Amino acid sequence: MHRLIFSSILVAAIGVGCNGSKDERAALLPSTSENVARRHVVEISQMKFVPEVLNVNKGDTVVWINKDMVGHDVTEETLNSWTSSRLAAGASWTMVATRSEAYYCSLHVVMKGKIIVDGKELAMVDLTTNITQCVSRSHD
Ligand SMILES: [Cu+2]
Repeated sequence: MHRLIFSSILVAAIGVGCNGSKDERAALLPSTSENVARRHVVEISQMKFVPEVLNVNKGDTVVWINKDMVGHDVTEETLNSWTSSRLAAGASWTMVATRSEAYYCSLHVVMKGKIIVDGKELAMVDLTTNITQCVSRSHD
């Protein structure tokens, strides 16, 4: 009799445990608070972007701060598709990162940097585009 009661309690406890674990699993999924966009800083110092390569998640904000005594800009390298325009000493410029891109300073073209979004290296993106174009042409 005692054993039967104990078994019933045990089954009831397991039942609750199973229901409970579903809720726990839901709670373990990434919450929106963990996906909040982060803010990254690139310092422009001694004619360099520091860090030169910045890894971010899509939607993160990147702020460039010019700590040099001379003006610089932040310009997309491949097509000049965007630019900060000239940043005077002490000025800063902010952009939201949406894809991996290479950039440079159009005033001092040796100054270069990269933003890597979600770990997608720029070279791989370009390679994929080229392969797609080759395949398309072979159908002509
Ligand atoms: Cu510059």
